[in-house]
Parts: sequence; C-alpha cells; structure tokens
Amino acid sequence: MQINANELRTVLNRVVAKYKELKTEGFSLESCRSMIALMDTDGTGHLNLQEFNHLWNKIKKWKLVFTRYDTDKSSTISSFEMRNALTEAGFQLNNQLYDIICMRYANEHMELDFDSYISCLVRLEGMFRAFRAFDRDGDGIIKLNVFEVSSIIFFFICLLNINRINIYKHGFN
Ligand SMILES: [Ca+2]
Ligand SMILES: [Ca+2]
Repeated sequence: MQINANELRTVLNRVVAKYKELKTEGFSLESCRSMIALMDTDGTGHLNLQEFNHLWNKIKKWKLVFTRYDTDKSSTISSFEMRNALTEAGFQLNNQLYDIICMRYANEHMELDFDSYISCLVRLEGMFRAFRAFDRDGDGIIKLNVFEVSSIIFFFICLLNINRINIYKHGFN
C-alpha cells in the first residue's frame, strides 16, 4: 500500500467528518503534503502502511489532547487553550514563537479548528525534529555556522509557511 497526498486527504477528511466534537473545514492538500513529508521515512514521497500507522497514531494522540483542552467545548481550540494543548503534546515554546504560531494558524476569532491544529502540530513536530538534528549534544542549545543558520531559516519558512517579511518582523534575522 502506498498513499499519496490526495488519498491521504480523502481518508482523513472522511474519518474526521464523523467526529462531531471536532470542528473542521477539512484538511487541505498542502497540510497532507506536510504530513507525508514528516512521516515518509523511506523517502518514497508516499506513505506505506507502517508510515501511515505512525501518522495515524500521532493524529489519534493529538485528537485526545484537542478534546481534553477544548475546555469550553467549542469544538475548536482557542489560542488560550492552545498553550496548554501544545505543552501536553510535548512542545515547549517561548512566547514569541507561540504568538507567531497562533497568528499563523488561528482564525480571526483566535481559534483553531481541528485541521489547523493538526497542521500546526505536524509542522512543529518537523521543526523540533530539525532542531534536534542540530542539537548534537542534546543540551537544548544549538550553535550554528552561517550555512546552518540559512538552513534553519529555510526550515522556518517551509514548516511554518510564513513569509520572510513576518520572520524578519519577529526578529528571526
Ligand atoms: Ca514512504
Ligand atoms: Ca475551545
């Protein structure tokens, strides 16, 4: 079995539509591509059964966090609820990055529906993985040469899907 982004989108949207406690407009093709990029460990550009199961287990875990931290039962995660949800999901962010994430993924009411929330976690997971690859001694601090700085900025642009203007405005230059 090999699943491409289109097929993944169909499967996920079909499943998620069954959960009334999750508000969603459906996963975009772009966020399914990000999921494949994150989980495609053998580099085929598709998900095999094992890779798909790995992704599915993550989504199930993140769904539990979503319903647990949707404390007002709005079926969405507010930016306020998101802070605890991210911590529970294992992502410790500083305020600056947290604000950027909310700005990028929340709607005008500062809420994330389920697909935005999952897209956000998928990208964060990719970013944390990239960070760990640079953090060779595991002390949580990375020292980068100029080429590595360029590649980590590139990671930010790709994974957060934010444009350069926003990055510079927020002091990542
Ligand atoms: Ca693969
Ligand atoms: Ca909520």
